[in-house]
Amino acid sequence: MSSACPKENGICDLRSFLKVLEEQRQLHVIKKEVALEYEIGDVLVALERKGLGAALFENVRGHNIPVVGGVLGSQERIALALGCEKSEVVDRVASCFENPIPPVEVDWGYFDEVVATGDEVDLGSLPIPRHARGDAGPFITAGVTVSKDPETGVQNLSFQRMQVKGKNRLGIMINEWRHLKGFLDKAESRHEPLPIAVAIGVDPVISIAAGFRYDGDEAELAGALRGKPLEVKKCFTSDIRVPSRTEILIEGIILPGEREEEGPLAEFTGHYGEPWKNPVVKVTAIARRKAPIYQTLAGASYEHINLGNVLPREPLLKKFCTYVSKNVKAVHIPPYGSGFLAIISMDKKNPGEPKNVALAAMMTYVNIKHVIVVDPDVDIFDAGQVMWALSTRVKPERDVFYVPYAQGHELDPSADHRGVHTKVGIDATLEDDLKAYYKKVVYQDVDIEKYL
Ligand SMILES: Cc1cc2nc3c(=O)[nH]c(=O)nc-3n(C[C@H](O)[C@H](O)[C@H](O)COP(=O)(O)O)c2cc1C
Ligand SMILES: [Mn+2]
Repeated sequence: MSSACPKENGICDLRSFLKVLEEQRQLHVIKKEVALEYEIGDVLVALERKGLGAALFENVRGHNIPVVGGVLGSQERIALALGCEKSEVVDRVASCFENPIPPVEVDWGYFDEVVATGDEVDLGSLPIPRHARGDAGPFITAGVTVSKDPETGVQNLSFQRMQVKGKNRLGIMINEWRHLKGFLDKAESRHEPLPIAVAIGVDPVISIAAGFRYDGDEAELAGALRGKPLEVKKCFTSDIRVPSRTEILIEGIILPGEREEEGPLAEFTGHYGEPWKNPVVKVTAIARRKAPIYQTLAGASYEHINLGNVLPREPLLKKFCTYVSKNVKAVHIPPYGSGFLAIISMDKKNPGEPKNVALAAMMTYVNIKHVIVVDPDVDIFDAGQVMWALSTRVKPERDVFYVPYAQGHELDPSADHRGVHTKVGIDATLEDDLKAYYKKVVYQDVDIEKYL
């Protein structure tokens, strides 16, 4: 068994990433006892909103398995996961679609150490938190669903929230246009169960890849992001291949034709969703390391939005905007905008150019509702600087435009039940004629630790 991280490769699993985060002071190891219900969620979100790091909770009441969360809650930690600078994240992510690397099969997994099947299966043995006060119960939120097309055999990675409903029973939400929905439709048309596996505690590039929409096996994208093939191993109760460097593996079948109430859960919009009639998973095996780490993420956290709305969408946003103008310098979908806001920086050469770029951004994804275009002297990762540009450089009657009754997202509270909303473009660049008079005040950045 070859379980150690290869030396040449800094990150190959969750633990090697946690080591990098710890070295970069982006991980808080919390020894104080915490409750699974609400407390872990409260702490994760408090750390995230204060710009602090991820958290590893070593002492979880009633369990001897530690819980980690928030690992991809900031642009800094995403850059560390990808081994690049913050400003390079969009291009790094975009590049994996150009050169996908297929996975390789191995005959070992971290999770081989303790395997429970049949009646031994007990989801209560895992520290599955209930994060937000309006959540219907404990949910697996950071598990990567691995599934297989019953006709073509092509595998798929995705995120599906799963609500704990019993020792071996989970509710699963599968939205309309997901690949997993297509697989389940095929299985159900033959009245057959659909096997799935849930990988909990993985290399962050696997989580990032699972958030992408890709007409192939997202494991190829994880390989491309890591620069080497992802090692996968056959499951115990099905022939699905799962990442071998996984802390905890849940195997199960989606029961054909069964639907049960599931949810609500804190949504990426920062609001709660509604309960839905959703499919049900019967858990057939739980396999894990002897001393595993359970990975979670809080619903409606920046981590949730980064994985679902920021990383998968910025590459196309950049492509559309730079197609319209080569003067576009950078694009960002900030997590605090729930995926509904896009910020573009550009060095405009024509006074009308920012509006064309804003229109291009609006067309990238239906979710994008507000587009703000700023000058290159504004740091698009700093919300305060963007608000400053809005406050000082915008003449509304000239710089703000609406696209009324456009298609948006139905979970946007300002949209109607079909998702129809009004899009807003704002040119927050300084008028050319004023550039000679209004220079931005800039102080030199210092290493503040030297002074404190
Ligand atoms: C944290 C997180 C939770 C998500 N929860 C769900 C979910 O419960 N159901 C769902 O269908 N999609 C959910 N999504 C979105 C899908 O996982 C995502 O769109 C994925 O790319 C779909 O994969 P596919 O294109 O292979 O179908 C979630 C995304 C994230 C990042
Ligand atoms: Mn897919």
